[in-house]
Amino acid sequence: PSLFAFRPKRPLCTRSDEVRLAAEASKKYGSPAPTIFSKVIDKSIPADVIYEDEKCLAFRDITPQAPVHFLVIPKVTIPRISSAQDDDAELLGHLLVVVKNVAKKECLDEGYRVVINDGKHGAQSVYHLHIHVLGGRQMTWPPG
Ligand code: TR5
Repeated sequence: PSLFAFRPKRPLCTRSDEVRLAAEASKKYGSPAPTIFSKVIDKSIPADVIYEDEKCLAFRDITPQAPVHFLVIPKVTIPRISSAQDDDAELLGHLLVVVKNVAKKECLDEGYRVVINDGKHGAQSVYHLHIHVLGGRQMTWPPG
């Protein structure tokens, strides 16, 4: 099936939509239901995967916020960065090494933004840890 079959019902996503979605998602946090990213990992829904190894996956964000926007996720389920354990340190380090290597492969030689949204205030909408990598344009600061 077309990738668009799985596109969330929000093709024109505004900043306030993101905050609302994150607030809704945070209410569901704690539910044992697998997230959409578990389905990306087990390939039961399609994604544009640009890197994979035994520990993680990188794929393009379905609603890109920059010319290059991909996500790096662990294959094991860690819902959010704040719920990671201290002994996840090696895995978390590996994810950042993958961020750097895939960014290089994507020719982001002029730099890029690396973001982890955590919980309601962080505007996290999918409760499977993911690292956003955004590049291909000038970023601004502060973020919204
Ligand atoms: O708001 P947070 O930090 O939780 O980021 C979640 C990200 O997942 C957003 O940037 C979404 O655009 C992205 N997303 C959501 C879905 C999805 C995706 N990226 C790739 N493929 C996706 N599929 C197939 N389905 C989604 N619901």
